[in-house]
Amino acid sequence: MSLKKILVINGPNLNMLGKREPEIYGDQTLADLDAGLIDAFYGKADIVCYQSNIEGELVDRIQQANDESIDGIVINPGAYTHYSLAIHDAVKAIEIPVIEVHISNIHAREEARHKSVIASAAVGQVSGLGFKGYELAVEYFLK
Ligand code: CA2
Repeated sequence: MSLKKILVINGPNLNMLGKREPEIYGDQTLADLDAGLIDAFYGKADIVCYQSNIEGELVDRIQQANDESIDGIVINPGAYTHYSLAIHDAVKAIEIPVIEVHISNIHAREEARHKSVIASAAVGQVSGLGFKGYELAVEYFLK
């Protein structure tokens, strides 16, 4: 039987991981995050990683996943979390289940970060568990 294919999407500024604000996001890079997931799920899941700073590219990638036999999407939409109805609509428009992940605890930060416009279209949300949150989300899809 073939492995489940999980798409991990990171949104704007997450390419800066490990380069700025380590007190909030840690000192590991996006490449560390992607390699860590591929490594952790070696032989258990096919992990496909994507990052973009551009809203429309994120929408395109989500739509494309629908034609690619992806079994689950783990997405950290970055700041788009808080206002992108375009990403909400894209998540709503596909058959694939989506889990929203945040490295920091958005509910313990500034008021403007408490609200997610994506979460209502997702299966669930993991927030504040650092990189571990991505791993837990992938595990959910493999259960
Ligand atoms: O906690 C998260 O994962 C966030 O999605 C990260 C977003 C933020 O806008 C959300 O409110 C919560 C920001 C990502 C910025 O990432 C950086 C990483 C290192 C240095 C600078 C920015």
